[in-house]
Amino acid sequence: MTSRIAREPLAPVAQYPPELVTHYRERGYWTDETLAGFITAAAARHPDNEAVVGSDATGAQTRLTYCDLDRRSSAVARGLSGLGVRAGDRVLLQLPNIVEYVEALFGVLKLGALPVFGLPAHRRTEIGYFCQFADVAAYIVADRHGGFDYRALAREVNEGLETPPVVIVAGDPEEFVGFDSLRGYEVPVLADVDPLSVAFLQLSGGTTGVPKLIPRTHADYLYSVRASNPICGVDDSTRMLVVLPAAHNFPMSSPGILGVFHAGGTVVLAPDTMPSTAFGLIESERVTHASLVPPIALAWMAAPSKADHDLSSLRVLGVGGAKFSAEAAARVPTELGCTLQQVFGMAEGLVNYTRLDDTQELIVSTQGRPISPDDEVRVVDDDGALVEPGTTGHLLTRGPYTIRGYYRADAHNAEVFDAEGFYRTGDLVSVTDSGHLIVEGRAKDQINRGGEKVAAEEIENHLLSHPAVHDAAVVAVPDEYLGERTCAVLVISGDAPTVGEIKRYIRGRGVAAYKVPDRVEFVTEFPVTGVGKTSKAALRRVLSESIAAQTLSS
Ligand code: OOB
Repeated sequence: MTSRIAREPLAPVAQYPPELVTHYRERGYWTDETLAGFITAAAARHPDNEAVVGSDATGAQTRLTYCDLDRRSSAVARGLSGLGVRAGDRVLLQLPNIVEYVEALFGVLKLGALPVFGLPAHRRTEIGYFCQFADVAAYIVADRHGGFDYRALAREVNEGLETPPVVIVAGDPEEFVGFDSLRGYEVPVLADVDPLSVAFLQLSGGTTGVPKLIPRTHADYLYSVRASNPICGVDDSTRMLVVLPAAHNFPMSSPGILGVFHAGGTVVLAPDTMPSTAFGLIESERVTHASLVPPIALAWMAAPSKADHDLSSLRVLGVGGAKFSAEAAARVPTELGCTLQQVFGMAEGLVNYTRLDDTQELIVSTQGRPISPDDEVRVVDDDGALVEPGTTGHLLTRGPYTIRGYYRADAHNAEVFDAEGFYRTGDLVSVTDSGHLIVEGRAKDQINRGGEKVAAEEIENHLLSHPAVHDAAVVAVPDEYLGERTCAVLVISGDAPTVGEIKRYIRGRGVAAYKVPDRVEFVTEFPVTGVGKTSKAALRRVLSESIAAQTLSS
C-alpha cells in the first residue's frame, strides 16, 4: 500500500449569490441529489437494466447492469481509499471509451474525491500541468490505446512532479497499480457529500496560455442533465452510442452518459470513431441516440458502409461542439433516417438544444435555445450595450448551471465574468424571435477544429520558444471537413526551419496531436491594427484568400 501524500484542499471557488441559491432551490432546479449518490439510486430504481455495453481495457466485450456498475464503482472507491486517496482529493481520469471509465468515474465520486477530466489526446505538457495545478492525488489511465502507451506518459509526467500522483492502470499495469487490484481492498467508503459543493473539474476549450479548469457542482450539473432528458427524448428505452471522448462535457451530460443513466437506459461505448464501427453497433445494439461533432456527422452521411447496415433504430442525432452548416443539417433526416438535434453548449454551463418538435427550418438553421427558463442570455455590442433583437453581438450568459469563475484564475475571471456574474462566452450570436440562438462567429482567440478547441496563445507560446521564431500568430483557416484548421504564421530570425521541423518541434513539446498546427506559413512581418497590434483578422483574410486561390488553381 502506498503511503498517503497530504494534498492541498480544493481552493475556494466563486459562489452563486445567496438569493439565487434560494431561487434555484425553490424552483426545484437544485436538489439534494449528488453525483456520488446518483448511481446507487439508479441501481435501486432499475437494478437489472443494462447500463453499459463496451470493451474493457483488454478488449473483451463487456455488459454491465446498473447493479454491476454500482458494485464495481464501490469497489473502486474502496480501492482508492486503500491507496490513500481521500474525499476532496483530485483524481485525473484519462481513459478511452472503455467500461472502466464509468466504473472509475463513479468510484471517484463515491469516495467524495473530484474527477479531473483529461482527454486521451493529452500528452506530457497538459497532463503534467493538470497534475500540478489541481494537485492530483491519483491518475487513472489505460495501458495502451490507439497505439499509444499511457504508462510511458505517466512515467514521464511523474518524473517532472515533486509529489507525483499514484498511477492506476486499466489493463497491464507494469510497475503501477492495476485497476483490477482496486477491488481487493476493503476500506469503508467515506463520502457524505454536499450537493452544492464542487463535484469535479472539467476542462475549458481555453483562450489563454494554459488550459482553465471549470468547477461544476453536483446540483448545477445534475439539473442540466435532468432537464436535458425530456428535451432530447431520453428515457429508459434509450440506447445511446458514445463516439466522442466520454469525458467531454457534450457526451457526458448533454444529455450524454449521465442523462441515460438517470433515465435507466443503456450506454454503448464505441471503441473508435470510424463510421463502420458506429453503424455495426447501431445495428447490433439497436442504438436510438448518438451525439457527434459536425465532421463525424459528415463522415457518417458520406460513408458507403451506411447502406450495409440497418440504422432504423436511430431516432435522434445530436450534433454540436462546432457550427453545423445548414446545408449538411438539412440532409440528416433523409440520409440517416433520424431527427437532427443541434446542440450549442459549453463546459462552463449554458447548453442550447433545438427541440425535437421544432420546425425543420429552426432545426436546420439555428443552434437551439437554452435548457432553462432561468438561463439568462444577453447579446451585446463591443461597448457592452444590448443589441437589437436579431442583430449579431457577443453572447453573455448566467444561470442555474453556468459557473461564476474558473478554478484558481482570479485575473482571468475578472476579464471574462462581468460584475453581475455574466460569463462572456466569446461567441458571436444572433437570437431569433422564437429565442433560438444562431452562432454567427467568435470573438475569442480560439480555433474550433471540428469541435476540438485550440487556444491560439497556448500554441503561440510553444512556437515562440523555438530559437528561430521571432514572432508567431496562430489563426483559423477554413476547412471543408473540420470547419476550421490551425495555421501558424511565423516571422523567422536567422535560418528558416522547414514546415516539418516546426510541426515536429511542437509535437516534441508534449502537447495533444490536435494542437499541432495543420499549416505553417512564413511571413516577413504581420499586418497590424490601428494601434500597432498584430491583426489576426487581416491575417485570416489574407490566408483564406490565398487558400481559395490555391484551391481554384489546383
Ligand atoms: C462544447 O463545449 P466546449 O467547452 O468544448 O466548447 C464550447 C464552445 C462554445 O463556446 C462555442 O464556441 C463552441 O464550443 N460551440 C459551438 C457549438 N457548440 C459549441 N459553435 C457553434 N455551433 C455549435 N453547435 O463544445 C459542448 C458542450 C456541451 C454540449 C455541446 C457542446
